[in-house]
Amino acid sequence: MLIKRPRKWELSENLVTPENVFLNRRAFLRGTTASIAGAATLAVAGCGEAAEKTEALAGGEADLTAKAAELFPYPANTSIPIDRPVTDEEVSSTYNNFYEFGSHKRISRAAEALVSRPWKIEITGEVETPITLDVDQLIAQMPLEERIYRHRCVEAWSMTVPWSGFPLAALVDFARPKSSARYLKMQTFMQPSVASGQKQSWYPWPYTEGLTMAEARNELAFMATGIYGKPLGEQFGAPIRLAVPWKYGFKSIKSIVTFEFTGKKPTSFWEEIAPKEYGFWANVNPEVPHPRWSQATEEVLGTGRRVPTLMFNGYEEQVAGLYKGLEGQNLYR
Ligand SMILES: Nc1nc2c(c(=O)[nH]1)N[C@H]1C(S)=C(S)[C@@H](COP(=O)(O)O)O[C@H]1N2
Ligand SMILES: [Mo]
Repeated sequence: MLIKRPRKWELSENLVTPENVFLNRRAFLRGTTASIAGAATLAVAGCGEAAEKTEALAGGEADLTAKAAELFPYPANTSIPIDRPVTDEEVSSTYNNFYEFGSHKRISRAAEALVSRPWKIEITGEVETPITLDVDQLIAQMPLEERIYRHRCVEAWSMTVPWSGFPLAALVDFARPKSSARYLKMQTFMQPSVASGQKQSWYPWPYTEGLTMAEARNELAFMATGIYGKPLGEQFGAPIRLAVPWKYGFKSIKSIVTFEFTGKKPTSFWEEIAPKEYGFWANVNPEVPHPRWSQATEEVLGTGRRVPTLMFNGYEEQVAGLYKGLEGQNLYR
């Protein structure tokens, strides 16, 4: 079959496998990825036997992943101020919350069992045209950049890390939600044989999170595909996770497989488990304690120091406007 070797700057039009052709008929129809689908059709036309097609498909996926890795490092967006040193990778990559792999922080080894590529993403619900596509095909079409963000866990520890990724607003535009879409609901994979935490049936798996459409379109809402200038390790939520730095860390859902646009407010994983402790909004506020502990200060990972927690985790300027008129609601839990 015909193999076209793209140059690096041509990637976004060529991150393609024959399999994507089948999965992206609908994308092809709606025109947004017409050039991609068109290129792949040419490639498939050269393949005769079924066996050959299978071989091409396997090779194609590996190729897609390799090309996505070549996009690193993403250009830095320095327009969002940060006043803290970046947390050592050694520290942040060995202290993680990922309940699918255990309810403690040392899950990084166990999480390596997750096969995070190839990885299918479904965009569904109240959208013009639902679509399933490979994560690397999505990434290739997004405006990639690196941003340094604070991350504040509801358990009162924090870190500061450079995420690579793209604005969630770009994914929303790509999805073309209908006016009936009021919320974006996101879900993590469900693979109990790999993620032993999911065998614990008292948890409401799969992990679910949600944002309002206004939050999803806010400039700070970010889809991370990498960290420290490299593709995400599994412990960080490979291949794609949310980063909403003005909210407690549990909102930043990892290893997403489904983006569903909906008219109905989603119930998140932790809200389902303990609604008095964890709500839908979960905006960081040092003055509103968790029912069992204070949120006034946080331990900065790797420094042995506690510092005061900031309103909206220091991002008040960018996000306070989202909550005008909602003051009656419990915005900080
Ligand atoms: N699927 C999934 N996403 C998740 C979690 C989880 O257990 N499962 N934990 C959340 C919590 S509580 C935090 S603080 C962050 C931790 O992200 P980090 O390990 O990259 O620091 O991920 C969030 N996303
Ligand atoms: Mo957290």
